[in-house]
Amino acid sequence: MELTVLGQPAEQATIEAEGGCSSSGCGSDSDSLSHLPDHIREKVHNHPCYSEEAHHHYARMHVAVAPACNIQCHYCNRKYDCANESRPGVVSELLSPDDAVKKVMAVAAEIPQMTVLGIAGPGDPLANPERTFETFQQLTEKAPDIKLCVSTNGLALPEQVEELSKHNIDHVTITINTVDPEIGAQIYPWVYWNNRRIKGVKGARILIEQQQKGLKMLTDRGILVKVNSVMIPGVNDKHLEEVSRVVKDNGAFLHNVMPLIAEAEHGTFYGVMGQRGPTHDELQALQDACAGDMNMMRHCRQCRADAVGLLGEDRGDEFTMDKVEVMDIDYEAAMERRKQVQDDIEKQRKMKQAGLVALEGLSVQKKELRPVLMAVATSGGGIINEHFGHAKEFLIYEANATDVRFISHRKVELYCGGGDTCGDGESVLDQIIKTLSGCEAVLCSKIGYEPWDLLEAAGIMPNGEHAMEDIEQAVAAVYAEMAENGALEKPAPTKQIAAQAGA
Ligand code: CLF
Ligand code: SF4
Repeated sequence: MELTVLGQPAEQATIEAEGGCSSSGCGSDSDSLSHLPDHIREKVHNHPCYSEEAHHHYARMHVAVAPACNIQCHYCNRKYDCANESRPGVVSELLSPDDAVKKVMAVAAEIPQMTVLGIAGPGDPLANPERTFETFQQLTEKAPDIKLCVSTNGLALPEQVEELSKHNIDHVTITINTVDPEIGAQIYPWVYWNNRRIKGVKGARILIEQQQKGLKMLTDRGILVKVNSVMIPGVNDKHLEEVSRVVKDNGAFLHNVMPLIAEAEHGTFYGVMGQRGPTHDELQALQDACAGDMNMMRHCRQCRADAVGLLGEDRGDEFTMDKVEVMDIDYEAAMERRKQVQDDIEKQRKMKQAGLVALEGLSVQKKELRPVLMAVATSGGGIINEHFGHAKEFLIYEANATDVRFISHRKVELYCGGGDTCGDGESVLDQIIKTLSGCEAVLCSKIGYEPWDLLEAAGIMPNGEHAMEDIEQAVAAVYAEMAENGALEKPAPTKQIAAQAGA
């Protein structure tokens, strides 16, 4: 597949993207970005959202400095954070730019692998330009080693591109749910444009034109753009392949198709109207369909507008302003520690460059072997290091005779809270098994007898033999073992639980 990145100085950089930082290949070796030109590679190498492999090692944080918004989305309730980039139903602590900078310095000192600061809400960052740019300005001076990132609905983007490019911002996300104003009118009841509220198709058309114009202007300046799209079944699901093609043509680097989350208790239009979100299978099928033409992001966790930590973990509670105020931070010392920790991570990543050893012997049988989904429990670092009962989410990998690829993550409720309650979670366990539907194995560092038996009975083989091993190597080894035992010549067992848990 060929990916064209527009707007590199003096030329359009054409990239052979073997899945880029998203689909096949990425994650199966730590140098999967090696096909990219150096200046792009440098920008994505330690960005946990732009590189799937980096998200095992590097953290991001958001600061919620931008309260206002200039459009209305049917999946958003203004009581909560911007649902274009954040998990719906979550409220963040709104910060002034000065407090935001203090908080970033504190997190940078305490979490040395935090490489990216994003502004993603709680409203639209570019509808709050003074607060957003003041925060970026101060951070450029005080913490120049941190990459700056921003997420927007795109309405105000063209007018802000010049300012964005002055602030050393390498990464911009635009949420683009449609390129068709008729579909847009079903998602956006109005936009606020030139001091007027403009409704329906007319408003949606303005938004779409501004988004595409802003996208081109950014890529013309060499700024990497990721496009987020919310998949809304029956509204834009059939149309998102076209969106993927259009944004790629206009220079987008990466496409992140996220599931709609619409709950009645969030009070959104879609929630109240009973609009459903996609199932895991529907989401994956759409991501696969778009991937024919575009680099897809599959590891998005729909973070909070004040998220802190590795994707999938949230350490925000450790850095509330009352705690930050009393922290004693020596940023110079912290910078040294950050460098040391990040150098160590890079050494680890280099060591991972071996191919998938276990698959090498399978080439003869290649055609007959069917692909298998496996769930993995990890707390980061790209290794299997989480107890089944402590996992809050599972990463889903697909193995075949030649490759292992990351597919998605599935959140679950904590089965084992430890102490006296541990083991009482029968119904939670049932839910987890339902969530892992479609997987044929679950790899974790340890697992108790009860979940072992129930998983096995549901046709999901528990496996604790690869604790502390590299995820892709372990998945490949389990796949090779299944091949050897003849399990892959048979069709996949019927889905363990017919009713798929929603995404
Ligand atoms: Fe934040 Fe977004 Fe930048 Fe990442 S998140 S502003 S690009 S630093 Fe990442 Fe979070 Fe998904 Fe966003 S996992 S919601 S894609
Ligand atoms: Fe809500 Fe974000 Fe949409 Fe604004 S852009 S209405 S904050 S989801």
